[in-house]
Amino acid sequence: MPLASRLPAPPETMAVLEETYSGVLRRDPGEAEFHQAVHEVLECLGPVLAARPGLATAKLVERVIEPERQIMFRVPWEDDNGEIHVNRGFRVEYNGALGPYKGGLRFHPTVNLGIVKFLGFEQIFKNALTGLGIGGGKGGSDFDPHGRSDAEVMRFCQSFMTELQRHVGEHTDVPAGDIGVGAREIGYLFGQYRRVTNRWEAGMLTGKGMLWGGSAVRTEATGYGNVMFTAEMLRRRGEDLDGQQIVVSGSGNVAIYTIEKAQQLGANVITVSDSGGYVVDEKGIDLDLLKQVKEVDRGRVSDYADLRGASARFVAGGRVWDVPADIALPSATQNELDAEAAAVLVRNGVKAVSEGANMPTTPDAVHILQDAGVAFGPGKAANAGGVAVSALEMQQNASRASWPFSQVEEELSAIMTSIHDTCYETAERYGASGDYVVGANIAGFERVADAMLAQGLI
Ligand code: NDP
Ligand code: 2IT
Repeated sequence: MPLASRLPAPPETMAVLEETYSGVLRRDPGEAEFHQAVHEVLECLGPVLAARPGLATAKLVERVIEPERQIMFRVPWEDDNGEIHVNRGFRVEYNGALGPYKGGLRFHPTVNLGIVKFLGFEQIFKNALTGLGIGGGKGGSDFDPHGRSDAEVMRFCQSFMTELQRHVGEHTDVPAGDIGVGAREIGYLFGQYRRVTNRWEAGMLTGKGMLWGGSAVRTEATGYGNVMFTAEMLRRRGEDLDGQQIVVSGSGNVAIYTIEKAQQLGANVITVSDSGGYVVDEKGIDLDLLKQVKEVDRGRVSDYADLRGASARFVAGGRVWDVPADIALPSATQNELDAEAAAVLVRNGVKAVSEGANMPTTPDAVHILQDAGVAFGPGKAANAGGVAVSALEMQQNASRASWPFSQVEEELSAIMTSIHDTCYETAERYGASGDYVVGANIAGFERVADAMLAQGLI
């Protein structure tokens, strides 16, 4: 896909960016999601490089695109039947200019180096937008936890951390959860780190349990944060969440706490989904039931529909975007909302789409939504609440403190408002009023670029 500058930029600047992008295609073949993430950022940087030629001379864009370090390793483990499996582990320590590498671990069969790089690249700018002094990183494995016993997941996590421990640490690289990595996995990973290193180093991992160094609101933070961001976008348009009909995709950590906060603010959330299909619940999602099915029983959304009774219906293989709504909050995975789905949402009168997941909206879909005047919150801004509270968890660990729920939630709210305002004002400054994609990419890039410039040729 050629680079089409989102903003007016001189042809010679765009030629430099084109050259950089073709280098990425040439040197990293087959990494489609990584190409997509880079492409989106480069389409926003033309006017920045034109205004600040020093950034181009210093090859800042090329340097930001190149990870500082990429680690790949073997993860052998034994299942409950004694069969041996060999998975692949990844950690991409992408950019440490603003602080220790920070970002989640994803356990899903689709994980490969390109996926981890796309997520790590996004994480650099997301973390910069929080203003909390965290660099960007990401990791994971192609291990599939679905259908595995607790004992199998524990053995896998122990094998994974036995290698990863030599690369991470509270001042070096601080992983957390993502798809397939929740409280259970973080517990096993932390236990193995402590055992192998013989250190109580609480700040080496975030998303920990409340008894052993975790932070209030970390479980809720990504979903809550996305709803707070959405509320800010609506506020600029003179609206709020009260009475709005919302479709949410996914049914994991992000989806569940998106629903919780949206309901607290008076919205009516009517869908959830997983890789098997989706549920429409005409009465609104029963959150206690959803938590029981997903968090306690590790079940499927079809189980939710079975237990819920007449108001809920399960649609095998379908997508939530066909259900008419005022607001759509994609909270499952990358590229789950394509151009066709965006056109349906627009036809049904959607006002706002905000990304709880990382890069869930395809580039064509983003354009369709923005061209139709829909408020669009890009993931690197809208879902930054999770990593922001991770940074607050690190602060608490550093001072051996434990802050109350209300305090962390207030801080999260202030951070989300500040990210919103930074994106909004940056877009305005570059003549792209209301374009949060432009605002997030430029504001995130400038912070990282300035830190790198100050630190010399790194
Ligand atoms: P979970 O593992 O808790 O839940 C993931 C949900 O998405 C499940 O319902 C899962 O269904 C569904 N899903 C995953 N992959 C696919 C797929 N290929 N097709 C269809 N459905 C799929 O993960 P999270 O809720 O933590 O993460 C969701 C998204 O949010 C991801 O994009 C993640 O990167 C992003 N994110 C997460 C943060 C966090 O703090 N956890 C922070 C910021 C962003 P199934 O069980 O059928 O696979
Ligand atoms: O994508 C993300 O921001 C996360 N999965 C959370 C990262 C973190 O370090 O809390």
